[in-house]
Amino acid sequence: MRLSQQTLDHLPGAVACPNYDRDQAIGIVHFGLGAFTRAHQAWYTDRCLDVGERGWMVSGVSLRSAGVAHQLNPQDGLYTLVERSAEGETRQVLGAVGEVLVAGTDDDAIIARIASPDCHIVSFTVTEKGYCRAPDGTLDRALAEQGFYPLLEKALAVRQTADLPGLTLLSCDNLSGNGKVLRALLTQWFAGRDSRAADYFTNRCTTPSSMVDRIVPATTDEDLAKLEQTMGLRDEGAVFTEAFSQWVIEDEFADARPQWDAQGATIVADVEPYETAKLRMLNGAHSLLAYAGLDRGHEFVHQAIADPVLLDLVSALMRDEAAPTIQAGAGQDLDAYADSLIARFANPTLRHRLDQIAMDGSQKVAQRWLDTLAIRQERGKDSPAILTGLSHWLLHVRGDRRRVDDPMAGALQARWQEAGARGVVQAMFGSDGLIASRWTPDAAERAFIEARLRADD
Ligand code: CS2
Repeated sequence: MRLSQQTLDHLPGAVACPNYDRDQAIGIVHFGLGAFTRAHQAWYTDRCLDVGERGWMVSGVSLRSAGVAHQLNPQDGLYTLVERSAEGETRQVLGAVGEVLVAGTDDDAIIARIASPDCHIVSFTVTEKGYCRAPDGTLDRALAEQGFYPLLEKALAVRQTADLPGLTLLSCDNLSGNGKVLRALLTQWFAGRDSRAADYFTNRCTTPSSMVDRIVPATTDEDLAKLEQTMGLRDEGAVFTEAFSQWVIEDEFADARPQWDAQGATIVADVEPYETAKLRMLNGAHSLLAYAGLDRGHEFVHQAIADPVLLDLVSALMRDEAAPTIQAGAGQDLDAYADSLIARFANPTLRHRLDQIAMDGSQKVAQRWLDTLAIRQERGKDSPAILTGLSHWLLHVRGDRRRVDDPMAGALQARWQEAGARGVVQAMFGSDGLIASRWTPDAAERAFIEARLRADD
């Protein structure tokens, strides 16, 4: 029997369920309802609904496939959130997601949800590549035609005509200055397009930046089978995560919002110190563990962090290389942060796969590693841990070690073939490099990576 509104009372008593009326207005449309959002933003929103706020049901939009719609719609949007720690598991059914719509199939409904006066927030976890940027960071219009841009444009045009209040467009992806990036890309998209939508966007919409953090490994068939045994109901949409969760949002809302801050989120004037620390320390360490860890024969994050060689590298990356580039905000203790990250990585119950983190590196390395490298180079400091990570990434994208899951896999491999080991650093990161960033390797950095490439090959 499948989890749904009808079958909720078959659940064991220990499983918490939504205690609110779910038949209420959709206040949030969310692009990219993957496991991360279900374990993060939707969890905060569920807590708001649980304490009696109204009008914040979420309509999820899938851009690429109907998979999540098939998981959640037959379950009336309900799914289980399982928190895993050394102490065991806790389970709760979340109810904030009302429906899942699929781009290409449900376009009219998606536009109607965003254009409704009930909607106040459009949020995004479309992953780094979902913003459809060209390698130089500007909007790739051809890619953007396939993304969220056209749907949003149509909906904003309707809102302008109806003279509706502004929308908050809230990016929750791991990009540095994610709100500013979204604003810049949308500005490029709107140039020369429907002027109603463009006016509405420019005059009424805000794009706060936000830092999101919760480790959410991809759900496996085994996870679902075990959960079914414990719960007595089949849940195709369950998500499995850690107990930790953090959300820091810039206080720049266009209109109403849920009281997420009463449920553990932090609303601040400036997100940058949190976002920078998270990207450079947590995500930077993650990517190092992924590429170096796979090369050292590990499968999961907890195994990689238990490898003394990798633990030393991660510690050096976080404490010696990344932390000194971050201007800590009030109350932020970067040393304690590094300790807490290592403890989170060591959680053996999460079984977080390194190859999940290794995906889409071309979209990740700039904000995770290259910004740090650029700052350190300006200061005359070397960064051996990050450069070691970068050399493992280069070997990964050469394409002969394992499958490379990356939108630029073909281009990366072609660069390798043209440039060979002697020219590859320049070909990837030089002034005409494939990966545009603030960092251009100097002679010493190039020599360091080339030596690592030879040693690890
Ligand atoms: C990871 C992130 O897959 C990845 O690239 O580094 O998804 C990471 O688990 C989250 O950002 C943690 O908040």
